[in-house]
Amino acid sequence: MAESFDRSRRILFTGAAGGIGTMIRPLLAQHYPGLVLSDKVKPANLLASETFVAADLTRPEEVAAAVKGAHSVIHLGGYSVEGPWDTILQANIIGCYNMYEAARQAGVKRLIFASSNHAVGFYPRKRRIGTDVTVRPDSRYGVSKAFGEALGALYSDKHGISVTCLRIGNVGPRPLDVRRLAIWISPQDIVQLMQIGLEHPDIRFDILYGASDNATSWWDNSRARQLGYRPTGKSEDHRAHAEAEQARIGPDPVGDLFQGGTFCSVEFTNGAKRAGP
Ligand code: 15L
Repeated sequence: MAESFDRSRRILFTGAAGGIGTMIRPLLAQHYPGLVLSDKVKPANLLASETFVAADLTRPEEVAAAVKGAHSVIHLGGYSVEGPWDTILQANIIGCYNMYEAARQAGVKRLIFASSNHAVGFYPRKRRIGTDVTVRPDSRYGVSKAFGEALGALYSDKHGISVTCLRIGNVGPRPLDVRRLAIWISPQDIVQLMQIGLEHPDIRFDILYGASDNATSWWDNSRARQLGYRPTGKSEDHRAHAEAEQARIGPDPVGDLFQGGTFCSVEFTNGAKRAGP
């Protein structure tokens, strides 16, 4: 890890009021005193020690004001599940473009983009994939995450910003069901990946899977390991809980075949025969 990284530099953290933001912001603050939180609205439980700047991602001037003076950006902001096209378009396509463009204009050095497993959700569960596969989004949301990854490559190659895309599985204290046993990541482990994205000297453009050390993983995360990632979470420690929750949920004939689960089965019109991997 780069010893010269000055952790007191301004790091803008968008989506701070969202689910992941709320879980990890105290962990990030321990490492980065220059952390500045951002979202459309101020989190209700903002501490006196936390700095906040409001920004609507669809308004370039607000994004530019928030990014001004930042050394790095952790971009979690946007819409975090499947939604109507206009919602995805505004928050995740236009909003994401506004962020990369503001970062370029402000001279930001590093950007961590919260991508998602749903960029590749239509890969079958029986396949193990790396980060070099063609995207196979399972939703408009997944398409927007693939778009954010593509923007990352562009802004890295053309403008020299160091970009780390984290294809996040599911962040939480424990896996919620059997699918999440394969894709779960603990809050501590996702912070570790963000630290790598902020500090590792070798990153120009990388896609890493946001997953803990899960025995049933569908992903080859060797690049993350090469960069020093040593996850401490193990989904198998929570198997009993995940299986009990799964029994409550019941089967999903299409979703259970694919990595993206219900994101694949929702609005699915491809016929039972074509549903097979
Ligand atoms: C995501 O990308 C979502 O943001 C999150 O809410 C979960 O649905 C997660 O994927 C998942 O696949 O479990």
